[in-house]
Amino acid sequence: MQKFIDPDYKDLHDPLLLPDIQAALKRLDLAIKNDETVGIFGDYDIDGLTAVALLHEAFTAFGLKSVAFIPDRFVDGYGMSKRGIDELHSQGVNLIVTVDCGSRSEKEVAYAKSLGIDTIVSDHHNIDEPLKNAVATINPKRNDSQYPFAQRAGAGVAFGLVQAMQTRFKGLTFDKAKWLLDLVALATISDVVDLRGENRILTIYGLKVFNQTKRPGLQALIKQAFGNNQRVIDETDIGFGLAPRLNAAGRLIGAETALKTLLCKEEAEAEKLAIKLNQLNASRRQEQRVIFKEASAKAAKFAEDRVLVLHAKNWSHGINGIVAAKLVETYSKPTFVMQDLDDGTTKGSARSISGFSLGQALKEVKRLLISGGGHELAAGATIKTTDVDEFREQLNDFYDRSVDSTKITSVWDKYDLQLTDFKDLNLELAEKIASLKPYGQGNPQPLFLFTNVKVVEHRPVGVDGDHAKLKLQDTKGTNIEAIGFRLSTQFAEHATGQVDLLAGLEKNEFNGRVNVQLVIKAVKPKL
Ligand SMILES: [Mn+2]
Repeated sequence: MQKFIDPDYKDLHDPLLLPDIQAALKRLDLAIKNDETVGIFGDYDIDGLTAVALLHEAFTAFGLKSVAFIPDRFVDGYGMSKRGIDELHSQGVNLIVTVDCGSRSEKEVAYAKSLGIDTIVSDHHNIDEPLKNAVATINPKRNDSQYPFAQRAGAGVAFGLVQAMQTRFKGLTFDKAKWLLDLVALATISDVVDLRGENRILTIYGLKVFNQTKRPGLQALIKQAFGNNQRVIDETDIGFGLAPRLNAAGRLIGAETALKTLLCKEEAEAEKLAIKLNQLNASRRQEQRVIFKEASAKAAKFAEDRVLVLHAKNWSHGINGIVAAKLVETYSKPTFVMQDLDDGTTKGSARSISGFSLGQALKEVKRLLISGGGHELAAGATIKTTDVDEFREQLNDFYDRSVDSTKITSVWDKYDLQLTDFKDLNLELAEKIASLKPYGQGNPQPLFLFTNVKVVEHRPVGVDGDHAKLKLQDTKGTNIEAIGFRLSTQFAEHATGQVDLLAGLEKNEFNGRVNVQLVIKAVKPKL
């Protein structure tokens, strides 16, 4: 318990246990000696972008030149591509190091080899076999991996490569390397990987670095997101404030603006970039609102379906993933939100509920897939537009065959303690509970169940009035303040009634005033 609450950086595992790490170091040694320029093949999401920034900075410290290729979501899609390899080839690259991708790029790695380019894959996506044509496949999810922890983010694996390089090459001292941990925290939180084990160590130390970050781009972005007030940035600020801004670029115009923001050294340029990301995020939010409204209307037509498959011509597949996530919150059903493209294909993203694996489901309907795949709770798919109805039917069939409805748990089953009143909810308790932060996948925030709570006051707050600021009262007349993110509509429905609540207890600092507040996760009328 003590180790969990106060983890030690020294407890990170030996990086030399990563699979194929010696082969990778040997090839990188050669690159340093021959003064080669290394191509870093990344991804357009935050994990991929931070990994590129991290590796580029570390390589520079080790005296190794590098250039990056970030795929375009709309042109290349996810993973290594011929276009990216050609571009790196034209820049004189003889060695590519992938980050956050590559585990399924056997064909592309072979293509690179045919051009005389060696490839070191560093990745964290599911993998069956190490790649035959790669110099090294550094992926802790390999079946034969001896590395004790398999859940690092893509940037976490890239950081593992850097840690291993530190044992062999000069140029990056421990003190210097720790300034890379802001990027590791950003990626680990944004990629929604398990926050236990090594990821807890990396995130806790990473958040400390993040709060003292020397990157002008991150400083400027924090200012854009939260104004000038001094605040301690935590995992929620990253997940809901900074990550959406960094991701907005890749969803709308291409991820370069976000990468530049991470790497930028000039304050004035940083501010320009951060303002640009802020504007892109506002456009993203606007577009998302429109798609969500249209998709909700379509969802009503398929009210009987267990799996929702929704599609339209003008729903951008750069944004559909977030809309799918919001629909899952609303309907608690696995949901595909897809765009019909001009070439006769339909492409989109899916999000799921626990108990229905999208990865499994897509394997089941693979006859209809042009491309696609994914994890348990998130996936992507491209099919022929003429196949959409059959796709929907087969997914619903698979749901009926495979899902044990008793195993689908409700959010109301997931509380830690039921309390009958508010009297013990003080600052000291809130601070003790906060020692379990950062919360996330694998380490959810401790939640209390309250029944028979009276809503004394309800005020919509936030940019769109989405959030509910509340005053609540227990049966003994004790009041407490509360906030419910994205719950304003629900509270408006039973504004003066008695409700049941699921909530966490947090410290709230506002205008120099410190108090406790409940952070509401779910609400329903008292039955
Ligand atoms: Mn990733």
